Amino acid sequence: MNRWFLIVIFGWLSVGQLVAEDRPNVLFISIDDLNDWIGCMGHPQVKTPHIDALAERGVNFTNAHCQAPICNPSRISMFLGKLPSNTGHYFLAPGFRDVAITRDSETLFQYFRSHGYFLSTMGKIFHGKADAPSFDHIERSRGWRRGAKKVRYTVPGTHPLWDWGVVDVPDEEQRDYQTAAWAAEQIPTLAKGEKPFFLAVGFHLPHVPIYASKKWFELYPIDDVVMPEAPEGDLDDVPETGVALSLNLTAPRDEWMRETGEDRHAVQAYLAANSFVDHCVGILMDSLQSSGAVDNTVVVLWSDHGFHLGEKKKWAKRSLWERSTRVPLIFAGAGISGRGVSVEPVGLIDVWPTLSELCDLPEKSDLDGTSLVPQLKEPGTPRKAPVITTFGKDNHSLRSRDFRYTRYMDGTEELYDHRKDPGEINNLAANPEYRAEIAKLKKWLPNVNAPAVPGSRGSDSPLYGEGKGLQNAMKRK
Ligand SMILES: [Ca+2]
Ligand SMILES: [Ca+2]
Repeated sequence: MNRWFLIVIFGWLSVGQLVAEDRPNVLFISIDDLNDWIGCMGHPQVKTPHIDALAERGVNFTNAHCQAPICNPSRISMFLGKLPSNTGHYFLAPGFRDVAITRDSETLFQYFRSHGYFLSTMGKIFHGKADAPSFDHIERSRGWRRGAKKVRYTVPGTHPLWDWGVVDVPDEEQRDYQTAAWAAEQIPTLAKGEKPFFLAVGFHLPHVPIYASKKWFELYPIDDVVMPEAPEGDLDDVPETGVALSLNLTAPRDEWMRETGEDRHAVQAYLAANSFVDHCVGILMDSLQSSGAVDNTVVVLWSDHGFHLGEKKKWAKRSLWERSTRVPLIFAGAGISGRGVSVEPVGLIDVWPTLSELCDLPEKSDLDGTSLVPQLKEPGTPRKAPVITTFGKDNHSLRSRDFRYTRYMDGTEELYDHRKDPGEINNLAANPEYRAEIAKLKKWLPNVNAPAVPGSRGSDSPLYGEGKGLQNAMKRK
């Protein structure tokens, strides 16, 4: 090749690429177990003004879904950029550094570190301890948090974490507040640093125990609480495998919740916790604004999976229904010219390639996700592929713009038409009119279904013969 031609090409490349110190910062905000009960995703009652304001100034993906409906595999998938079906990480344990297939994997955070970013974190980002190679600085969580003592209840037959109610602890002394306050204090210093920063902040609420101080509960008087739709007999058209997969041995029984009236209290607590977490997000955003770094920072806010509050007779996560898979996903800030809502099917798996492109890092070829930059420029840009959620080997759910199609390990199916059934009440899988739609969606099921990694446990589903989590929990009581 002609020498002059090469010089021209390299000259052109160097113009197109940002040098490390000019790259935008990243503020990465995770909220544990937050379903779509935020104002900007359409909940009729919840008050989340700060998250809504963030959505207003960026792109709000209202059809975003996790790749696994439970903490550990959802986060592993997102941080390694790999679908659960490609790694075999399906359940609460083991961690990704504990098994050969992912022991040496590079995380999203390491990738940014290796490209000149300063990586700092506090709170729950990884499930369990923060991954040391991922960060330059790990701040330990502090503040009042779940202790051994319950505030209100001992729910029969559940994990000890299951509790909710008002706590008589000032907000300033609570864990998520302290995480927000620490991060807010860091932002002005980080903004002055030589390197661009990547600050990962992880809030624990509204994960159980669902505690908040009185003022947050007072936003939702108990008699005014809007209960979610949960029609009788909704599970009658769900395949047995789907029910068994989703039956959560460590969550409260729905019958108990309804008989005792605790369903209403738990919904109230969840709303209160969401408003408190929203307040913590506001603390971060105020700091970013006053630091002067707001225009040069990409903000991404997400949750690791959804949460049932009585829909389909279920409490907590661990199902392949919308209530477990749908998550908030908001991008705002540097390089995001679009404004508004994108209803295209997207996943947490797409966050890494998106951040890479926004920050002008080299494209990493082996990621399973696809960059959302086209939607960040124009939210209506269509996406071809449905987004996939996997729970346990060989159980997959595909979400397109209008449909959810689920196929369990034994071949049984569900199909919901979201244009007229957003609550996923009527399973249409057996309806011949939808045969063509099912055939179209089915093509997107993964060809690879990796065996569960050694030491897999924590499904809490009778389908996997588990219940150990519950037995251990009962022993601790
Ligand atoms: Ca979680
Ligand atoms: Ca039904």
